[in-house]
Amino acid sequence: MINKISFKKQFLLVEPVAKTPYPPLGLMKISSMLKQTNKDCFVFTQVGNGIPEGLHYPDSIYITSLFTWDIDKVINSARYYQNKFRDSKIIIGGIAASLLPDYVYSKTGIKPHVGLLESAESCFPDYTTTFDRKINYSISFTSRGCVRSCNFCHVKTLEPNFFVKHEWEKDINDSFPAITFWDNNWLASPNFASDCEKLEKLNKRVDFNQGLDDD
Ligand code: B12
Repeated sequence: MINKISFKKQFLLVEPVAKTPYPPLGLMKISSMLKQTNKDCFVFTQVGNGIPEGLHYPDSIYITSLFTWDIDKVINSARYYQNKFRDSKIIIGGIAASLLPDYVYSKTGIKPHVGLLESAESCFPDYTTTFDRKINYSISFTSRGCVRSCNFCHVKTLEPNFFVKHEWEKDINDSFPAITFWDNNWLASPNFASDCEKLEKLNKRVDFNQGLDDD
């Protein structure tokens, strides 16, 4: 009798630098996306360089980035995984890589994904993968982009079109008492008033820590 050996796909999500108390939201959405599209898979997470226990043959490695001043740590991380897993697909994305794609390519030979990742954008954050952070709040955006083009701000490069996210409630984890919103310019949203009504019904503490300006 021939034994059927089936390998579950393995994925690795890497946050090269963790300097803020917030977990990497982009990777949390990518985690949901991978779990939705690959029924039976293992999604491993790693902060900094290293190989989580049990990870042997990652199909793909997703490396995120945040602030541009930490871009060399992202490059260092990509090189580390290029050496460790020569057969895996390495994908670099997130904010710093979107702002410095040519630099990343020149140092790693990998063309980063620039801007939002459409396939992950509609996925809710996977709150089971919070990259060593203990959180008791949901993270969401009710809108993306900004109606302004201020020259000191990178949002127009990262999210060139302003649009409303109609289903932001999907990001909310019922068991958390609070929600943090990261809209770039929430007051410019035509849904601002209706969003406030929805929030009143949700009856949770709301933290809003980004720019507020009207249109
Ligand atoms: C929330 C936020 C913060 C939070 C921290 C966020 C965090 N993650 O820890 C706080 C409030 C602490 C903060 C602080 C600051 N911030 Co800030 N912040 C933001 C904001 C609004 C969102 C950043 C974020 O985390 N997004 C969550 C992301 C990554 O998830 P996501 O967007 O859903 O991810 C999508 C894509 O990025 C992509 N993706 C992400 N990862 C990956 C990986 C792969 C492989 C792929 C394919 C795709 C992919 O797919 C996802 C789905 O579409 C951005 C503006 C913006 N709109 O981007 C500014 C921004 C990053 N901040 C900025 C700045 C300047 C600051 C401050 C310096 C402000 C100040 N003067 O104090 C400080 C610095 C703090 C520090 N410690 O050094 C600048 C960065 C400039 C730069 N050169 O890097 C930005 C771009 C704003 C701007 N006006 O230009 N910030």
